[in-house]
Amino acid sequence: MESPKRYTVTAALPYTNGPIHIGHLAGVYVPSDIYVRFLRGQGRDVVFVGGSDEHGVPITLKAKKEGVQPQDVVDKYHNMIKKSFKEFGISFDNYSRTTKKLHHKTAQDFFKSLYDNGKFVEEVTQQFYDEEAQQFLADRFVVGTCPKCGFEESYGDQCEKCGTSHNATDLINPRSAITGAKPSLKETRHWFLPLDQYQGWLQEWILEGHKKDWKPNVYGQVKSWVDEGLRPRAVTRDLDWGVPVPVEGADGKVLYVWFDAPIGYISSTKEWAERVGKDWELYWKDKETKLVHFIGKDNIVFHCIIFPAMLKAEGSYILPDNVPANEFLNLEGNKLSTSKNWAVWLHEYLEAFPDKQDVLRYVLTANAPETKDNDFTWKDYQARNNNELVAIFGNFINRVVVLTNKYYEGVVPKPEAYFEVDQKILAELRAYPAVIANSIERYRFREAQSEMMNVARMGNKYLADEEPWKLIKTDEERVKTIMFVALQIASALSVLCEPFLPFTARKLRTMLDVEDPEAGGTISSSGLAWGTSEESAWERLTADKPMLAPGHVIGKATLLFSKVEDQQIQEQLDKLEATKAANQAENKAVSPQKETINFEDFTKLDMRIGTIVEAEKMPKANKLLVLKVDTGIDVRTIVSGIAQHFQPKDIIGKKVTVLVNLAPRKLRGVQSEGMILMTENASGKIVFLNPDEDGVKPGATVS
Ligand code: B3M
Ligand code: ZN
Repeated sequence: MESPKRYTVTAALPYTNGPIHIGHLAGVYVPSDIYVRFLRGQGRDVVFVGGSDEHGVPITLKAKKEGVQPQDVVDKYHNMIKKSFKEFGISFDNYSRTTKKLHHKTAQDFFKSLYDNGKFVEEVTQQFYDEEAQQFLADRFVVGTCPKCGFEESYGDQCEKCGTSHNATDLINPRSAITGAKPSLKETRHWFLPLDQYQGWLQEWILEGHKKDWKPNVYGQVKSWVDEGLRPRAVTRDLDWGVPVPVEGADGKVLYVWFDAPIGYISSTKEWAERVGKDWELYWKDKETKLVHFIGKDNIVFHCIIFPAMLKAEGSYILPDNVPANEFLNLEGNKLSTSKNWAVWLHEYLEAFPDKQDVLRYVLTANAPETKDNDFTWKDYQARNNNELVAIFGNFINRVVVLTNKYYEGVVPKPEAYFEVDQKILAELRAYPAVIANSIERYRFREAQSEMMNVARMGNKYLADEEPWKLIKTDEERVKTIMFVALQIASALSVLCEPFLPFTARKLRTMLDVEDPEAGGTISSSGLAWGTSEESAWERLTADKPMLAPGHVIGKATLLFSKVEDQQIQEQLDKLEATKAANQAENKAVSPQKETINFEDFTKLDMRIGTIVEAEKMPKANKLLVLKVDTGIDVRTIVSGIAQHFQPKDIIGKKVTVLVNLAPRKLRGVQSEGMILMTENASGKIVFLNPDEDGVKPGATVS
């Protein structure tokens, strides 16, 4: 869309079953906030909506576990999450929650409209039922083996390992998450969105229409789903927590959480519009509105296939122009995990670094998992703060403001003759906004931020080269020009850094006395302000007049950034170490010692060292390998159930311990003459007996 009239920007609604951590911030909320702050700086009409996703089975599971009501769980985390967003400057125009009446009504009306227009298929299906718990099992209540990748702990609706979404009845060996029992199948009536009917349309809209502008990771995922063929998807559930299905004969049924959650964007927009006196429909139904969804990669199918199909079925809505999903962020080399407490929680971060919101934002953007999974490390955090924010950005601003106060009592000097270097710098400065804007518009925020830092670098270098602190003794006129130019760079930075470092921008504008009144600040003493309805902050950057005119009086210097000391980093690393230790202690569920045997019993075992000389897969068996092992006595065949842990080619030549006098037995028609001794490492991988192998813990059994 070339130049849209307005923007509707959404950020994924976090589930309220836990607080939020840096992964959420890096993947969704910082990028979306950068985007909308940039748009606002450009004077565009934009609404940025979010809210808490308070339905869904995980929340009911959590409530069950804690012996409280789901409402208690969502109240607690909604407030926590909302506070974290505020503290990190995530500038939602509206942050709502899906337990609100307005949302229930909006979601029900949406369902009703599709229902009345015959957009659903109604079907009586067999659904898993837990006899013991006496309830139907929603997909999340069923676990089993993923039919696609074999992961044994896949949820009914989606496999966390390979990301495939499926139906609970597709799982191999399903079991109930409530009682662990094997569920039975029982009849129940549900409404399905016939995604198969949208296959051709999706093909055209995304696969042909957005091949170029959607990120390759997003496009690729969508393509593989569409290519695999879409199937009807149930949009109702037998559950007592959620939005009640608004049709007759649907008692005890609620809307599927992924049906109601994205409608939460619409309800949040309605809530906002009502509050500020706008027409919400323009933001969702007008063709000249650009709709952008910021999400994490595990939400792609819902935002690129299911929600668009819902909007299309309804008929009066626009579709997303882009869905810039990020990959995942890791922490110190390991996957972020709420259940393992492997995370930097936002509320805890602020306790340790109370005035460093921008530092975290900066580091997360510099390392943003835009195209691949990325890693957050505390050392990198410290380095980026000390070597970039403090040493480059902070240092430049401090010099400019201190020197202007020192030489001119804070009054912006009138430039004398420009040298070539000054003209070059001013021209470069005027070119930067377009470069940064271009990156932001293509959702490349790390690139954009690094260009913004280049402006500070340019300023730093300019001062270092021109050395006004030396020249002041010999050439006062020249220094006026240098300081004037440096002040223009500083003021440009206050606008350019705002999307990335909003707290810093605010401080800087106060220092320069150009606070933006629309952002709730005061207008400067000389009446200067950017970001007014007449002139947007970004327009002013490229206008043919200085950002700071001679005669304007700036304020006093305050520190924008401060160093992070080694000890502060060590504290964070220690905390993670403690988490690791706690997790390991929990993992050490060692199996109890077996009955005592006497020495004679032991001498019955004949164990030898052998070498694997051949290895191949047993046909039609996915767990078995057929091995030829040189035992020193002979070369014999041993069938071993390790095919999921080893590739045949990787184990040829390996030395192993073999129990050679185990009675032979036939496995799939092949005679096995002995057993190779194995153990297990911390992550559950079977390994050959070698106690020094990484992750083999005391207590691991040999078998
Ligand atoms: N609550 C999933 C998540 O937090 C979900 C997003 C909803 S967006 C409409 O991963
Ligand atoms: Zn899988």
